[in-house]
Amino acid sequence: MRFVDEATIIVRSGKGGSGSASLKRAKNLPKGGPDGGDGGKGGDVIFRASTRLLTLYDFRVRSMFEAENGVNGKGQDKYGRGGEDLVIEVPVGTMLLEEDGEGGEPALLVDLSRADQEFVACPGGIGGRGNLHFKTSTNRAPKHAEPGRPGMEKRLHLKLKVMADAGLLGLPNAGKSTFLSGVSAARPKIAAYPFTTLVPNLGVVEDAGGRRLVIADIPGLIEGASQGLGLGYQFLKHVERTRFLVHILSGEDADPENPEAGYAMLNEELRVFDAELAAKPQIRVINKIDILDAARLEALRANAPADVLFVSALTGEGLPELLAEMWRRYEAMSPPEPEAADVGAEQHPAEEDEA
Ligand SMILES: Nc1nc2c(ncn2[C@@H]2O[C@H](COP(=O)(O)OP(=O)(O)OP(=O)(O)O)[C@@H](O)[C@H]2O)c(=O)[nH]1
Ligand SMILES: [Mg+2]
Repeated sequence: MRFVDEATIIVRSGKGGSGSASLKRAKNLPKGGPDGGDGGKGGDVIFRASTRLLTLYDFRVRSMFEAENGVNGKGQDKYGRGGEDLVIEVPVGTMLLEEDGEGGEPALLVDLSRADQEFVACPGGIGGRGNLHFKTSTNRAPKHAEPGRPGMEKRLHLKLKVMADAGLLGLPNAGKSTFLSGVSAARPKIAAYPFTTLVPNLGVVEDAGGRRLVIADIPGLIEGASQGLGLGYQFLKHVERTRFLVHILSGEDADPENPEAGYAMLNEELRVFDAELAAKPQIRVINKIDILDAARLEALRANAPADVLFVSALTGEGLPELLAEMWRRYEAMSPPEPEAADVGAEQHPAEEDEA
């Protein structure tokens, strides 16, 4: 399945059913009173955030969504049935934006950042009242009823920014996908050439207590990424909503005299893209220690800052310590439950917004 993180769709809620203007007809009632029931309400268009979906691909295939109309009222006091609501499932992390119709920037309607969160994008039109309601002492047989109110149509932009706790950052070939597949059930493509990962992958690590840590693997970034080089840049938005980053440097790429320079280079690219993203805490890792010769490894250990962890994503060496550190960060940065208010135009909802 292709990874799609943007789509434009049209949604339309149901029109309300019309009220009926029926008059009673019966042999013993020559002057029949009104018996026209109300029309039913049109169905709402509701969006719901689902953890089962990972991309907006479905919305590239289909772009028009309509809820059912309400049914008209009838004689004999029959009320029309309400139209079915249309519930549209989107991946958690989907933002809905609406165009203002004047060519301006689309405005954020809602950020569906929590599982099962719902948002009524278009309420259905209310049904018209039947003539039952219009009987008065002077008009005992009213012949008018209300029409149903129209539904509402909106052209919406859907934008997905995946929700993950940790994001992987590194050059192509650093071993990000290998790490993800080593610690989670995710099976991203892994190969000995750059840009194996073309789309973001999510992996979930669960501990014995059932806690879940979601890790986002994105395509590798290269020097010049902020000028549009390589593939990773367009996917950086998918690590915007993480609590922290795991910055992986291959021990083969690192300068043994100055390993810190390898991190600094990518961090500069990150800063140009988004200073807030660059300011996120990072766990720094040197990978591939299994294939480094002893002298190189020794120099790296001697010259790397004390917080750098040494691992082999391939053999698993050092991964328990890395995971333990990730859980520590996860705990330390556990955000409070988000506020009930869902609508907000913040550009970067940051850590506090996460469930
Ligand atoms: N020896 C050794 N090889 C590794 C290790 N980690 C990754 N590799 C190899 O390095 C190559 C690249 O690994 P990937 O996991 O695909 O790297 P990536 O960072 O996801 O690369 P992109 O998706 O292209 O950005 C593969 O051939 C892996 O088998 C490691 O710890 N030791
Ligand atoms: Mg990869």
